[in-house]
Amino acid sequence: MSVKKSPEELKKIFEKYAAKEGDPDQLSKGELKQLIQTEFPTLLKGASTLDVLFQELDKNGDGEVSFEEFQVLVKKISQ
Ligand SMILES: [Ca+2]
Ligand SMILES: [Ca+2]
Repeated sequence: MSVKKSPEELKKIFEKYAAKEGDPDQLSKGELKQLIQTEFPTLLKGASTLDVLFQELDKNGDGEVSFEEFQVLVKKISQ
């Protein structure tokens, strides 16, 4: 099964999980964890852990992942 998703689907997924707690436009680490575990469990089967992935995505280091920062993950998924 492919994990490929269209940009529209990925935006919907981001919005769905980002809205769960705190800022509805930002993914907290907990929200990212739920998103990955539910939608892209294969991503965590490689070398990267959630902590590593979160640090990689949170470019500005504010502890949340914006939709813009989420694009890095989108690129990983679509590779
Ligand atoms: Ca949020
Ligand atoms: Ca951030």
